[in-house]
Amino acid sequence: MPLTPDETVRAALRDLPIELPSWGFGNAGTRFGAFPEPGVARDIYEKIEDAATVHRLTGATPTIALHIPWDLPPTGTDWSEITAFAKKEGVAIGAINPNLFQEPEYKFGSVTSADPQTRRKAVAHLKECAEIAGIVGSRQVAVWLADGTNYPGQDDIRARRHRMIDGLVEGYAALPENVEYLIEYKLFEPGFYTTDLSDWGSSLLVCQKIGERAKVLVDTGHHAQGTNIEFIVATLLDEKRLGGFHFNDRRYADDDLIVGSANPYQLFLIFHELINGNDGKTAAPVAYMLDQAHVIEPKIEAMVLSVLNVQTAYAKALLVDRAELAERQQALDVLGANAVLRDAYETDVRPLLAQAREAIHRPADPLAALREDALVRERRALRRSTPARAGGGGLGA
Ligand code: PSV
Ligand code: MN
Repeated sequence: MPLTPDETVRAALRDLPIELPSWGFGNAGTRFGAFPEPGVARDIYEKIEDAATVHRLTGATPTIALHIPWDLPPTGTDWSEITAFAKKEGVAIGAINPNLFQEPEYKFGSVTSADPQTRRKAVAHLKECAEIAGIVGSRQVAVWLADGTNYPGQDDIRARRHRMIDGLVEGYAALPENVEYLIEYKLFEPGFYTTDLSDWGSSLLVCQKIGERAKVLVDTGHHAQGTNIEFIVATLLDEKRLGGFHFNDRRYADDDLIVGSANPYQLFLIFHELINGNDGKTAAPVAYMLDQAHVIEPKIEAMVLSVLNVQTAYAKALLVDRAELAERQQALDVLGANAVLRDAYETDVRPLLAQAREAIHRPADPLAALREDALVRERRALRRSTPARAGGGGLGA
């Protein structure tokens, strides 16, 4: 017997893993200041504990992405210990994110720099991250470059591009065979005149030069105001070069707010394309990751809410009557076709989501459950009263 629409949604939700960013659990701020959160995670172990809390409550976040060197283990600890700790907590290590932006040498770029020594350092770091990915069993190395220039004439645009491709190709060659290379773009910042990977086109072209396992990473906060992200998603999926997402929401620039908080309709439309470009029943099997750093909102709560928002958008997109939509499109019925999407978007999926959670033995309301969670409370109290283990340091540590 075929599944009912509700059963289809419940099954699909069970199979959408959403990866959490380690850096979203540590103290973060804006360039104007940071507001420390009492009991916040201070090292890689505590970030793993917090990510595991989100998974315990939602059943949807089995992996945590790491940023290197922010998440380097304390001296004397090796990666196998970290992997085992994560396993004991009920999660696994996800994407490895090289940091090619905070060292003083990267002032004028990393793999694009005109200075060969800087480029060598950047490539060595890409190789180090490839090695870590192999040890911890991660499936992706996700590269974002802060490389760019501030003034016309500061550097040669094409020369920088050639250096970048050479460097990224070297990093790719060091990857274990089953690891993908995700190449993220961002419109601007910190470069204000040029950015070496500023849009999906520049990332895609570079991926095509690098190799089959190089794919584009779409960070939803990295576009110009008004960009149609679902169009980008549809195109990249069609080209088999969509590697995954960094979900977050924004109003102005790279605001890193809770995904689905500013523009939930866009998130729904993105999922609609992810289902359309797959089998019409489930979202394409790409990497679904959150990339958010919460400044004023409680961090674990913000992550749980983000997961719920992603699931809400996905559930609504799963309810789109695709046969009816195709018919309306073929009949050139503009508003009839649009109404099919609106009908799905306006459906109240809360009861369905609650059932889906209960079916996997998770609380129907994970946010309410978090507020009552004794283990979280205990851990926070303990962190306030004991010193942190040393770690990689830097932002998010
Ligand atoms: C850059 O803004 C970015 O989106 C990249 O994914 C980084 O790795 C991440 O944020 C953390 O700074
Ligand atoms: Mn990102």
